Amino acid sequence: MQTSIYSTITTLARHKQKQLAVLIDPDRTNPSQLETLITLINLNRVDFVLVGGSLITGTYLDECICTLKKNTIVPVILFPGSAMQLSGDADGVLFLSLISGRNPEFLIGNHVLAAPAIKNLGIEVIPTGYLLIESGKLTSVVYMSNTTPIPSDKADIAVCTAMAGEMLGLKLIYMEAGSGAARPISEEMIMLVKRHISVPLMVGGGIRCAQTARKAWQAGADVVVVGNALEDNPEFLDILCAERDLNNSVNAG
Ligand code: 1GP
Repeated sequence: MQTSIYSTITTLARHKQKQLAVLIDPDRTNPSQLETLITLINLNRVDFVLVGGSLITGTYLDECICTLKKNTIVPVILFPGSAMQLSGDADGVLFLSLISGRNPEFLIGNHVLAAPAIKNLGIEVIPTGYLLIESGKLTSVVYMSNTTPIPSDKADIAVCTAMAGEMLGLKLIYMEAGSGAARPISEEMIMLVKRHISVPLMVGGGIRCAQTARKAWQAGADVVVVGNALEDNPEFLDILCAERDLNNSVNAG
């Protein structure tokens, strides 16, 4: 099994080099929007692309991944909302266990269904502890997963959940407010979770300006994920990547 994507994420995190991931929901993009985004992804050396969504009803998943693979050198990682969202054209998959919830289907059920297919595809598997944080509105992921998110002012619960995920052997913690969240995750929660885990920390949901991304990185996020804001304004990627590069030059100096 390849481990190259995960090795890159951990190596950069160890060197305090901040990373930016773009989330593409195949239901909310089309070939022309994807072309624009690909140009920006290549120009700005985005660290990796996530493809997926809580609910995918269209048929663009495979073509979207193929187009990305043909036109970028950036790793393309599945971010599946269910066992149905798989593709052998991707480089890897976030094998997400929704550990903030108590719904067995999202803790282990979908994984059992997906495991043989993923093994056959031979793509890199990144075991990921997925934590949903309450964000001021009912997000698709909360509704579709039928789980209760962690209250946004209960950092201690987020910390203990992330710690338990790491102790269970999960290699990455993805803490998120949900796509289109009204409120991003607080710096305090990010800082406390980061302080208590040694695996890389990804943070996303509701990040719509460079200042919010900067605060997330500075609080301890190794990877910031942005989706919605780029659907409305793809050129925002230039600003986000400039912010990432600025943070990285300060951390390197
Ligand atoms: C959702 O964290 C990602 O899984 C991205 O969220 O679409 O709000 O940027 P946004």
